[in-house]
Amino acid sequence: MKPDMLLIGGATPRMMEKFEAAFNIHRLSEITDAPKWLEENGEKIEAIATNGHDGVKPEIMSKLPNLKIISCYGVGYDAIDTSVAVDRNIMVTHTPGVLNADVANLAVLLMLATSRCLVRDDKWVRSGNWANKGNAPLTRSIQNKRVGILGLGRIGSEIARKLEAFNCEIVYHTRTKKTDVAYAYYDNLLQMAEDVDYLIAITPGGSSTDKIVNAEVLNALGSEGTFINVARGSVVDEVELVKALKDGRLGFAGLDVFADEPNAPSELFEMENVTLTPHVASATVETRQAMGDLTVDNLLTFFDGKPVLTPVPECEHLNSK
Ligand code: A2R
Repeated sequence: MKPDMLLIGGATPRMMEKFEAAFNIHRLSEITDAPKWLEENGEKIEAIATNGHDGVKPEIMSKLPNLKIISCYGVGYDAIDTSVAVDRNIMVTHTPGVLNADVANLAVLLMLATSRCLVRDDKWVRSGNWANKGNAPLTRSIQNKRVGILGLGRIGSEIARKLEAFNCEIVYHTRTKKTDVAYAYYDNLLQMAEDVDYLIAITPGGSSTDKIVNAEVLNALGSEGTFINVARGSVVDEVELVKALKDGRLGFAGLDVFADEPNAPSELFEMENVTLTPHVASATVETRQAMGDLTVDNLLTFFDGKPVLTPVPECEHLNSK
């Protein structure tokens, strides 16, 4: 008998093929009256496959008394309440590591695009400005600049390594000082923001980082400073971010994540000092395939009675049970 799985959000054809071989799939998006369906069918669901954006809403989790595992397609799992999962012995897995390179690449791309005005200069050529108005205004180099990384974990460390190639000076802020890196450590985010040219956020979302980049931090970064966000929209006070960019208190921003995705504040759309991407840091064919495989393999190993490959830290203790 195949276990019943609830699929929240999308899945690639490659994932679906593997899911269909191993599970009875119920796609939440195809269920018209979800509360009624959950009331009638919730008991049979043993697994959830979801993603970092959709997560699992509490009203769904509470209707699945026999839920054993949630497999998240993404490294960030702030949309899943792991404290409830742990209380109920539900395993939660995610996809760390396999997306480090591409997320780091997008962080560097946003730094470069914002500093070198890539979007403006692309338009400069297409619009005929080059021929009509002459050379585009000068831009700014990222070479030899000081970069503060907020969150020096798997991805943050990869960003730091890549930026060494641009001769950037790397400093970082985390809650705990790393013992294995030579980069200067700041125990105070505000102080770091005062000292750097670029601030890159790459922490998890959730309550401990909620609006950690606040108006004070943005002001400290200053009118020549650049804020890059490849973490979660929730890590920055977005209202203050828009105000600071508008007032010129903050110089520039490169943003891949937003507080209310898929909506981004419309005031940003008119600003030339920002570069915007629609939460695509891990969205390459290669990385999404690796993430999909890991999402599936965590479920398959679990139902094979083996330890899962990549539990979230909060659920590591459940892996030996
Ligand atoms: O604070 P620490 O020592 O646990 O360091 C972690 C840091 N971090 C924080 N830093 C400052 N204030 C906080 N409240 C805070 N909470 C966590 O973020 C660590 O250096 C880093 C997270 O690293 P990893 O767990 O290795 O995550 P990874 O794979 O780099 O992904 C980071 C996030 C995902 O959760 C998604 O939201 C996004 O990147 O794609």
